[in-house]
Amino acid sequence: MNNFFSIKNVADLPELLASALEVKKNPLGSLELGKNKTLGLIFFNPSLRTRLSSQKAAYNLGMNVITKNVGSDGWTLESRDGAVMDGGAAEHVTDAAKVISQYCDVIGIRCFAGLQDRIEDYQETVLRGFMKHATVPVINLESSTLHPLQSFADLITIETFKKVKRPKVVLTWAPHPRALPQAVANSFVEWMLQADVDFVLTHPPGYELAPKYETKAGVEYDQEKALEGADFVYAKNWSAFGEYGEILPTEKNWTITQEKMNLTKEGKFMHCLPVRRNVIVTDEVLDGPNAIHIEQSANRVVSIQTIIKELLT
Ligand code: SN0
Repeated sequence: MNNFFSIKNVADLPELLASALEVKKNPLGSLELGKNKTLGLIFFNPSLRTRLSSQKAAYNLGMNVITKNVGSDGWTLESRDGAVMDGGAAEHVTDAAKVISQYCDVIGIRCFAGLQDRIEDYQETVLRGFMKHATVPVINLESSTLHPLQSFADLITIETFKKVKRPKVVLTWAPHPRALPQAVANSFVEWMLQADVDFVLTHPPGYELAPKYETKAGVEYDQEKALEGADFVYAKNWSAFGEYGEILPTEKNWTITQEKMNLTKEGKFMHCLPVRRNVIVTDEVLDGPNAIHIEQSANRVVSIQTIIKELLT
């Protein structure tokens, strides 16, 4: 593995999952691997889990960590090829990526979608720019359209909680007061379609994901029908892809409640966090015995540690 941008960088998913379960069992098993190596974490956007789990994973591998919040205290970076830089941006990703490569052995980048220009967001100019110009491996810490470390942690979580060989996993859209990216949903679809699960996607009309994800997954527009017999219910909001970045009016309430969870097979409730309580999901579900969002967050250490190991080996 040279970079970790998406599941496409994973040569053998069952093997990667097995490696993650090893890391989970024995987190300090490779303390020498990262000795005298530095992980650079570059944040264009806020983070709680990604930042702390990445640091923790690096320390578990004996690495040093440098963190930079370019979004708040860095030069504004330009990412478009050939840009005439007579505006606000002081430095180009081409140069920044090469510079950061002088200080770090692996670079993680978080850069959310702007949700203004669909073509620009889906071109992934920032992550692709870093991957093109960095001279060390680059890890996607949530880019404009993908969040593979989250999906990998989700898969590890499902693997450790499943009671049947091929569980039913439902990704349901849920409401949110702000327009959010499609990244978590896009990645989750990609990973679930490769995993040994029965995957069902449900969302209100108008919230179709980009065709390359939606078409492969198919959709069940009836949320209650989708939830029937589910082993895992993953709730997540995203803004529209068609009417790009918009929040559309929906006919019914898509909040996950205990009544809806009762349709499942004692399904586990999942969310990547941060979660808007009593908007995405009720307190009753989130504080109930079947919520596993905290275990998911614990597995964020496992997912990035497994990926760093791959990149260093
Ligand atoms: C991000 C998203 O992509 O949906 C990160 C999730 C891991 N979520 C948010 O930005 C939530 C912000 C909010 O106001 O609730």
